[in-house]
Amino acid sequence: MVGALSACGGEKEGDAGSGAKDDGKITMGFAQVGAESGWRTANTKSIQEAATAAGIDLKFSDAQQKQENQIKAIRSYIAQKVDIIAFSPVVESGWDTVLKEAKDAKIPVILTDRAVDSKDTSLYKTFIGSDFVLEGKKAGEWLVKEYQGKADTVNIVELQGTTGSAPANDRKSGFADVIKADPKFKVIASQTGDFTRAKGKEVMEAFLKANPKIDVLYAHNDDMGLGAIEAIEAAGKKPGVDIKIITVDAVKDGMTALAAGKINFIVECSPLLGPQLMDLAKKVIAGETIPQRVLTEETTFTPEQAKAALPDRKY
Ligand code: GYE
Repeated sequence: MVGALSACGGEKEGDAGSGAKDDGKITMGFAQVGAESGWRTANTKSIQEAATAAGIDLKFSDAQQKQENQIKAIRSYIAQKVDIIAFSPVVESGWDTVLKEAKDAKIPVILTDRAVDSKDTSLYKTFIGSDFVLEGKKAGEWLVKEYQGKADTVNIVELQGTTGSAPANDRKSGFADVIKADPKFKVIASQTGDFTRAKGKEVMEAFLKANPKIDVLYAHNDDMGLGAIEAIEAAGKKPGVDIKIITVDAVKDGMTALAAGKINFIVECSPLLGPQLMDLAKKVIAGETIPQRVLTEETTFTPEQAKAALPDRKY
């Protein structure tokens, strides 16, 4: 069945309803970033489960956080004449050429989770995911409140996500925007931890060696924060007390550390994009108009809120 669909893939998208009419089955090629974090694992599961539930035939690839691998995967989906391509771009820049190739092949593209900086927005149908600048701002706002009325300098270290990725760029700038209003907040070190636990630990060890007084750690995801907690404990300090910790994502492991007081605040970022993605894919194939931007709804958690939310947490 899939073979038959691929073999007559000349007519894609465009005219309403033309894409999926052969046997009714839509084939989606999905180029995932990798398996770098708990968030990513939950995201992959959500996409795979939602595809099955929606009756969509999913071709899935893991780029191991490398843009070149993602571009290769997208080109192979184009060659296979899938009905639709979806991907979460590992970095923001450098997508125009391959997106144009998809457009020329009349294969629609949906961006999920992360954005691209292409000026030509006709290169993709929609972008579904979080507002990462807002997430950074929420992290900054918690900090401002936490140190309200205190005059002493607050030394902050920052563990950035993957260099050049939308969440790293935006979580950094949203946070910086909020804290710059008060000069007592000083980011004394900021480096990438690639969104992984191992790198988060390694970079935090270096931060601790180089800086005798660290008051706050802002990590762009839970995994890096969890790695850093190991480094902080190994250095004989108490995470959440000696060094306050803010992270983003709110995956189960992060929420567990928050409930235990080792993390102080988490900004939620939902990985459960699968059902919405499949829904949008069907609409695109059916020629329906869809919004250019679909935002995910998110909240924030304190330790008390984490305790209450943990029993029902899906990821
Ligand atoms: O926060 C991080 C993951 O792009 C929102 O990627 C995603 C980020 C998420 O590795 O844990």
